Amino acid sequence: MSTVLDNPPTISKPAVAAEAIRAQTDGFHLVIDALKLNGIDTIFGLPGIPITDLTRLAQAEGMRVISFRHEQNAGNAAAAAGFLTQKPGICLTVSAPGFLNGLTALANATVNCFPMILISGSSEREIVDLQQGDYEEMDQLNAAKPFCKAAFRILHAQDIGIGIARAIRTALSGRPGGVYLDLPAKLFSQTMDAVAGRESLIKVIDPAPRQLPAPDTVQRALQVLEGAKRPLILLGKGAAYAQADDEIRALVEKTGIPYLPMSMAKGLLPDTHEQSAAAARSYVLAEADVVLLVGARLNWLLSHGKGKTWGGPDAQKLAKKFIQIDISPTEIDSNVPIAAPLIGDIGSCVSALLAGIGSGWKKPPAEWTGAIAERKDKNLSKMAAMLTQDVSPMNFHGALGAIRDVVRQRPDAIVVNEGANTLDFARSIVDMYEPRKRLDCGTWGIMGIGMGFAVAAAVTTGKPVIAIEGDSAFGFSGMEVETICRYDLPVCVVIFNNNGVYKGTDANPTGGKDPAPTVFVKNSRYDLLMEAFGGKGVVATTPDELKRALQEAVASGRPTLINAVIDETAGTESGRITSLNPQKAAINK
Ligand code: ADP
Ligand code: TZD
Repeated sequence: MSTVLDNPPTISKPAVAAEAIRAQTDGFHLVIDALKLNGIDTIFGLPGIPITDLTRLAQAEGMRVISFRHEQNAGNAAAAAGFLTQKPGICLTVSAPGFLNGLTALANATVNCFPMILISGSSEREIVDLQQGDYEEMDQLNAAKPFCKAAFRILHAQDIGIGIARAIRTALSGRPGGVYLDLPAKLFSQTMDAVAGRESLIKVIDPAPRQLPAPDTVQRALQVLEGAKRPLILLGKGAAYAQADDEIRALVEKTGIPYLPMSMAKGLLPDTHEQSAAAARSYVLAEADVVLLVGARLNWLLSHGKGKTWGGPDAQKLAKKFIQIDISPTEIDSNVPIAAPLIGDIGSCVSALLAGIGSGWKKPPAEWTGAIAERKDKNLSKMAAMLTQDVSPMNFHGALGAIRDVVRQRPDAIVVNEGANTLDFARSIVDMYEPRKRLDCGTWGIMGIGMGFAVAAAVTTGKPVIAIEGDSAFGFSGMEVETICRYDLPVCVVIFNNNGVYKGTDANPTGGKDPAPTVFVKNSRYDLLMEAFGGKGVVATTPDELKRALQEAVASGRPTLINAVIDETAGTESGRITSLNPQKAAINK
């Protein structure tokens, strides 16, 4: 617990008697003390009015304060930290524009079910509410509400403890997500008795309590699973977040059921596990008769649980049944009927299933596992040939084959991945071996998470980070290479440089001077951007050059950017979601 006296620079009223000062604390200190009391030791943010001193004092009080060049990247870092640590990641911004810059990240965190708290300073309430034109005037509380689980404002120093406790519990309990906390400028300089201040703080007890599934729902789920001829387990990023790694592995191995990881669940079991059905994805989704969803929603990423992906329009008639484990009861039946909902936290639900699976459990029929193995072998050997292509300029397969080899050597490295083709190919080519080692565009398919996620991964784990970035995707957060250099983080950014959004081949149909909307400056030297701030820049034109540069970067732990030159004709428009891209319909236009 600190008081104003611990930080003499903040004492602004020398006339006040020393005794009185000793007994006082203020809003700045109470915010920091409340966060620290709850085990939060890092703030991602960007200073300015009215939170500049908060960033200084937080550092002085021993917190890690990571200062970014744009709030969206600080917000994305906070979200990723929340996902990796099960503690809400904190993003701290200034009022109106800074707040809005952070809001996209808060919304993205909420959509992804990552716990984070966006704390923004705000302007004078009286002026904002009368719309009298204050500096950075905005009704931030109401602006934030639709984009997060809850929004709170603290007006009085004595409420800081309770306000922060509410924010933490809301972010973590039930389905995790984003919380907005509004701190008006006037709050920070409010003083109160130090002892009363200390007593007003709350250490949140059990912010994400276990939620045990009802026993009858466990029995129902086991019955459905036992009746399966072609069962499948589908692991989502909720399963990765839950940190029930041993239980999940035991469930997969004890039942012998083939499993499919969603992209951020890769590595919960090593991708090379013999029960992984990832290399036979379309086959298992179409053919499975019972699917156990563990922390995965049947949203667009899973074709809403119906249609061709799931075996055609008659899938329901074919009696495809879903068992769904989720902490959020209203997720059930959101897209298709769920035969056996299992509501609770993943650790408890999976443990309950395991307890009901005795030694007499029948493994899935060999017909099913054999058919999957056959398809896997075929697809994997087809893929292997493509991955060793040594062409220059590189295509996606050649470049990713090189990266895959390095990740195999360094399974502790965290992979951050965004882009269109760069995302889709990397997801299927780069094997992951450990839980929570892959961070990507997630539920929205958002571009711009790259450098924020990379910074958070490096800061919270200290492990090497490999950010595999489309050249367009990188541009959204590229300035943070300065942040990476400033904090000397072990991040290697690999840019798949194919001269544009998706590809670099479009031409302006009018023949005019402006380039096509999807095209960038050709042959850009992104590597020089990293060199500008003292990091290492490398140009790689062959898979071998890329592999060596990446190995060296990971071994050195130094900020590195590899400009990987990719054939501008490689890839497809929109990567694997071309079907979602409306095409012009009028024939004479
Ligand atoms: P993916 O995109 O990987 O398929 P989603 O983000 O769609 O995964 O799904 C994650 C799901 O996990 C959400 O529905 C969320 O409510 C759920 N979830 C998150 N944490 C837990 C937990 N600890 N226990 C149970 N369910 C959880
Ligand atoms: N803006 C935001 C915030 N998110 C988005 N998803 C997009 C725009 C649209 N978009 C995509 O969906 S992928 C992409 C954009 C702009 C970039 C694709 O180009 P790339 O990757 O260079 O990053 P590839 O590998 O060359 O396809």
